[in-house]
Amino acid sequence: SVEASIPEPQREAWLKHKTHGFKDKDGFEREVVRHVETTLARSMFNCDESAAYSACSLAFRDRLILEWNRTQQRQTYNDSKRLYYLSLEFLMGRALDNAMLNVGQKDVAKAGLAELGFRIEDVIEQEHDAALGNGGLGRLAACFLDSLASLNYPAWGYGLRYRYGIFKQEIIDGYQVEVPDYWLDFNPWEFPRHDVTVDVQFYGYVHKTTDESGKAVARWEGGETVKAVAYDVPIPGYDTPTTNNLRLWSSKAASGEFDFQKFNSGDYESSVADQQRAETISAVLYPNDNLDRGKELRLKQQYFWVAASLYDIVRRFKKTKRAWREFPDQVAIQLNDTHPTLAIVELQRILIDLEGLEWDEAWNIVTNTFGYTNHTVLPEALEKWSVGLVQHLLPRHLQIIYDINLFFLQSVERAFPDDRDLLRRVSIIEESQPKMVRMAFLAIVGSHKVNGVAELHSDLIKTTIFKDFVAIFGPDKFTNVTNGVTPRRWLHQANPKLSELIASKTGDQEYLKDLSHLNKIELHLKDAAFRKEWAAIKHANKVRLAEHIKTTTGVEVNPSALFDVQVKRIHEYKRQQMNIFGVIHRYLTLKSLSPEERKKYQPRVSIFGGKAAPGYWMAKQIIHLINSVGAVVNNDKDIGDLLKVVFVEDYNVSKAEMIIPASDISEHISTAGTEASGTSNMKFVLNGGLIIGTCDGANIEITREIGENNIFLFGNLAEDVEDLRHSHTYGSHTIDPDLARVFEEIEKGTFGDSKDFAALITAVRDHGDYYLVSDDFHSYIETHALVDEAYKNQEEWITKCITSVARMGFFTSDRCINEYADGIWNIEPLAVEPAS
Ligand code: B1H
Ligand code: IMP
Repeated sequence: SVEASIPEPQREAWLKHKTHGFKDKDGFEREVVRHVETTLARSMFNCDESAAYSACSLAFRDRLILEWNRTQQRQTYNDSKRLYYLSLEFLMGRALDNAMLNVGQKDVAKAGLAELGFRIEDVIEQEHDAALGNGGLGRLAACFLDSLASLNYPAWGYGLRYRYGIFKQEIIDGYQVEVPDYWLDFNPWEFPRHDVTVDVQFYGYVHKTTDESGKAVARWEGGETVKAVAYDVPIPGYDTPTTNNLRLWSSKAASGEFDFQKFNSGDYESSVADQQRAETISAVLYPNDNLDRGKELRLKQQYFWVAASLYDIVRRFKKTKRAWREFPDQVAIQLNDTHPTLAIVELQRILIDLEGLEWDEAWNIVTNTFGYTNHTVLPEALEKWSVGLVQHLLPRHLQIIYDINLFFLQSVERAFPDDRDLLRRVSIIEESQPKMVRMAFLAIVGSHKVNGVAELHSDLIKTTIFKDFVAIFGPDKFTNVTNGVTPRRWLHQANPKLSELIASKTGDQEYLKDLSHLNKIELHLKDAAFRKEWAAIKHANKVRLAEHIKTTTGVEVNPSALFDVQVKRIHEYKRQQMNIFGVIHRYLTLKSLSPEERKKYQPRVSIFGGKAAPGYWMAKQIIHLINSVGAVVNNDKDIGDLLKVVFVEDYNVSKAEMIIPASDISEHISTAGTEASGTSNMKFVLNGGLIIGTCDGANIEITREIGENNIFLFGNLAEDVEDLRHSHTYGSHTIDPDLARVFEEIEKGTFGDSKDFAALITAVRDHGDYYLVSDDFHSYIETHALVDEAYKNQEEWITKCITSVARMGFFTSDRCINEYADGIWNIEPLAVEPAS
C-alpha cells in the first residue's frame, strides 16, 4: 500500500498522529471554533460573517487537503498516465458551496453554522469570486476540472495566479467603469508552495558550440531570470474522495528578496524596482475575450507559465525513471486554445538541448504528447506574435520554431510537389511586414489531435481556417468534442430546489453523476403536482432575481412578467446591439397602441449583463445604449410593467448562478458561424428556461437533442453569411424597415444625445453590417412574437421546459471529458472506494 513508502522507524508515529478531517456536526463546529480562535485570532465576540466564512472554509480546506494528498499519493503509486490541462484562464467562481456539496457535508455545515449563530446562505455570500478568466473559455476549464475529479481521472490544471482577476464592472451614468479586482487579501483555498519554485529565463542569446563527442549543441545564455512559485488549489470531485490539483504560478524576482549587488552599491530603489518588474508578469489577467492584442507582457506571461509547468511535469516524469520514449504514455498535455502553444517548443527544447535527444526522437515524443483545442474562428482572435518580439524574448525558441517549420514545409513539399502557394499558406511563419509566428499553425503541427468545441465549429475549422492542414495531415487528426457544463455547479448548486425536485422524480441524485438519468422526468410530464412545483420553483428564482435587481438598480420588476435574459461578454458578434434594437422596436410598438390593445401584450423584462473589454469602444457604446433605453422605458407611465430594461452590473460566475435559474427565455443570437459553441445556452436550458437563438455553435446540437418545437430559432444560416456580407455594398445596403424606424427614433434623441449612439447605427447602415443585424432583424422580431404567444399558454410552456430539461443529458461536461479521455488523452479513471 501507499503507507509502505513511509520508512519503517517513523511509520508508527506518523500513522498514530495522522490528521483526520471533521466527521460530523460536532467535529465541524470544533474545527470552525479552532480556526476562529487560532488561525484568525478572533473569538465568538468578534466573529462576524466574514470570519465565519473564513473559518468554515478553512475547516473544509483541511478536509480537502487530506484527500488531495491521498489522491496524489494514489496516482503516484499507481504510476497512472496523467492529463495536464494548460489554460491561461480558470473562471472558478466561489469554492465554499461547491466544496460542501461535492464532499456531501452541506447539511452538516448548515446545522453547525446555525448552532454557532450563522445562516449558511449569508456565509456563502461572503466569498469573493475567483475570477481568473474572461468568459466561456475560462469557465469551460473550470467545468472540466470538476468533471475530471468527479470521474476520478488523474489530472492537473496549470495556470497563472493573477494578482488581479477580471476587473469589476461598475455602471456610472450608464457607462462601464472598470475597477481592479484585488482578490487575494485572504484566500483560504490556495496553498502556497514556497518549496516548489522554477527559475524561468528570458532574453539573452544562443551560443552554438559542440559537446565532448563533437555534436553540435545550442546553449541559451544570459538574459534575466524570474522565479515561479507554485500555489495549489484543491479540486474536489463530487461524491468521490478524488481531489485533484490546480497549480497556479506566481512570479517573483529570482535572486531572493533583493539584488544584493545593487543593494550594497546603494542602488536600493532599483533593486526594489526589479522585484516589482518580476511580479508584474503574473499581476493581471488580460481582459480580452476573443481578441488578441499582441502585447509583450502577454507573451512573457505565456512563456513564464508554460516553462514553469513543463519543468514541473518533466520533473515528475523523471522521478519514474522511465525512458524518454515512454513520456507520451505517462503524460498528456491539452492546450486550451493557442495561449500555451510555446509548450510545444519548450518541450522540444528540453529534449534536444538539455536532455540530448535527437531531433526526430524528441519531435515524435512532443507530437504524441500534445492535443490542441481551437475555440474560435474570429480572425481578430487568432494569435500571432511578431518574429522580432519572439527573437528578442526567446531567442532559442525562435530557432526551434524555424526548424519545426523547415521540417514541416519539407514534408509538405514532398507530398505536394510544386505547390508554392500551399507552402506559403501553411507556413508557421507568415511572410508579412513584420513577419509573424502563426500560433494556431504551430499548435496543429505540434499536436496529434486538434478539436473544435461543437459540431458546426469543428466542421468550419476543417473547411475554412485549417482546410490546408486537413489535406496535409488527413481528416483523422481533426475531431469534435462538443462542450459541456458541470451539473453539480450549474444545477445542484445554482438551483437547489429544482435539483431536489428532479431527484424526487428520478429516485435519487444519481443524475448528478450520470446526467442521462434526467430523461426519467419526462415520464412525469403529466403529473399536475410536479408541474405546479416546477412552476413555483421558477417563480421563486425570479423573485430572488427581482430582489437583486431592485436593490442594485432601483428598478422594480414584476416576477410574473416574461424574463428575457442575455448575459455574456459584450461583443458585436454576440449581437447585444440587435437585442436592444429589438427592445426599442417593442417599445415603439407599445407606444403606438391604444391602452386597451396594450393590455393584451405580454409583459417582459429585458435583462442584460456582461463586461466589455476596456479597450473595446463599440462594446462600451452598446452598454451605454442599453442603459439609456432603460432610463427612458422604465420611467414611461404608458408602459408600466409591460416592459422593463435592466443591466445587471458586474456579471460573474456567482451572479450567473442566480440569474440563469430565473430566466424564461435567454438569447444566444450570434451571427451564424461566429460563436464556436457557447456554454451558457446549455446552462439556461438545464435550468428550465427556453432559448431564442441562431443556428450557431451548440444551439444546433441543443435543438437536435430537445426537439425543434422546444427552441425558437431564427436568422440566416452560416453557409449564407459570406454571400450576404458580399451583397452589402457599402452605402447602398437597404436596411430592414422596422430597424430603420428604430434608428430614426434613436436619431431623434429619444434615448439621449444621438451622437453617443451614431457608431452603432453607422456600423449597420453605412459600414457593411458585418454581423448581419439588418438581415436577421425581421426574423428576430417575428420570432420574439412567437415567444410571446407561446408564453401565454403557460401549460404548454411548462411542457416545453420540462421536456427540454429531460433531454439535456448530453451536455454534461462529464460526457465531454470522457470523449477527450478516450479519443485524445488515452487516460483511464483511477478507481477509488466511495467516500465514507
Ligand atoms: C472563446 C476565446 C478567447 N473562444 C482569446 N475564444 C482570448 C480567445 O484572451 N484571449 O486572447 C480569450 C478568449 N473564448 C469561447 O470559448 C467561445 O467564444 C465560445 O463560443 C465557447 O463556448 C468557449 C468555450 O469553448
Ligand atoms: P509531485 O508529483 O512531486 O509534484 O508531488 C505531488 C504530490 O504527490 C505530493 O505532494 C505527494 O502528495 C504526492 N507524491 C509525490 N511523490 C510521491 C511518492 O513517492 N509517494 C507518495 N506520494 C507522492
